[in-house]
Amino acid sequence: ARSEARGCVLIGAPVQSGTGRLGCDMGPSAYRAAGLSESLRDLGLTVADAGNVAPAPFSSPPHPNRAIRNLAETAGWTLALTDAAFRHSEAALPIFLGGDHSLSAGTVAGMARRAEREGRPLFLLWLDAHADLHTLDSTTSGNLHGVPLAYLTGRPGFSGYFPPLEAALDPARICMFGLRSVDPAEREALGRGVRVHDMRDIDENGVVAPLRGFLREVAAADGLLHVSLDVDFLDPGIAPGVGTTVPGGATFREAHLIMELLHDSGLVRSLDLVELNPFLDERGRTALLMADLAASLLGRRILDKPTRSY
Ligand code: B3U
Ligand code: MN
Ligand code: MN
Repeated sequence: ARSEARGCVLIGAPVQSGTGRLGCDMGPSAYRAAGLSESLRDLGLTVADAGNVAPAPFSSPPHPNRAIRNLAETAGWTLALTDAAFRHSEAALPIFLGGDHSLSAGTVAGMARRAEREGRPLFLLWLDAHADLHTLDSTTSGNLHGVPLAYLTGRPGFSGYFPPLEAALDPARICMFGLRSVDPAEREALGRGVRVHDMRDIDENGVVAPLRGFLREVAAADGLLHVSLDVDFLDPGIAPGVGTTVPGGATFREAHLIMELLHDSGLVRSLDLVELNPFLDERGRTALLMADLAASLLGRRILDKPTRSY
């Protein structure tokens, strides 16, 4: 089931309850304005736009960690996006237009249900400056975009506050690239078998060998691969439209190369584009870059069309 055969479906996830600042809810519109559907159609793909998801009602009791913001709303998004990801991934390759990174608690849970249904393992590629491995108890910022991987790997403390997790992800099937800002409480969780290629590792060894190694494992296990791309994986010099810029991020070339290798593998089943904040962007350049990266993942080649300048 190569991605080309499936066609794509765009799903807007205007989630901003997981951040401390407003603006991520404009992300889906910015990707549409950046011409994402058109550039995917130019590749010969069938592209549908399912519109935007809305959060499901959810009530959670007050949490003892008083720093946490918008807990019930974020849990409601998780519930709605789990369902959307499961449904839309049967016949197409869903591209989730975020929205802050808390949305991946839902999209990845939905893909885990999809994988379970097909009797295949789910693998996760997390492209991010951050580890997003806080629990509800350990987060000090209270921003729930910092917790999705703790939820998805079944760390304790979410029950009653988030939708019950059907199948926890095995940390050994998670691979991270681009890490350069990790809080002390997240470090211990990183030791549980997640494969980490931090920025230093990328500087020393590049992206090709480690990524090919991971993709070989996904292929050998006949796995489904979900890719979660956080804008702050990229260097702020090329991607300023994000609330949490961290210096020293991935270059244009590294990011496109990763997308091209992912395309060549034929293993990607679903994609999140997260943390774009159009209010902080400069004339849409971050939205355009993220849309171009998605097109590279879906098969655009350098010679297909001149790269846009932004
Ligand atoms: N780890 C910090 C910072 C952070 C995580 N994800 C983002 N920022 N985007 C926190 O607030 O949990
Ligand atoms: Mn993130
Ligand atoms: Mn991040």
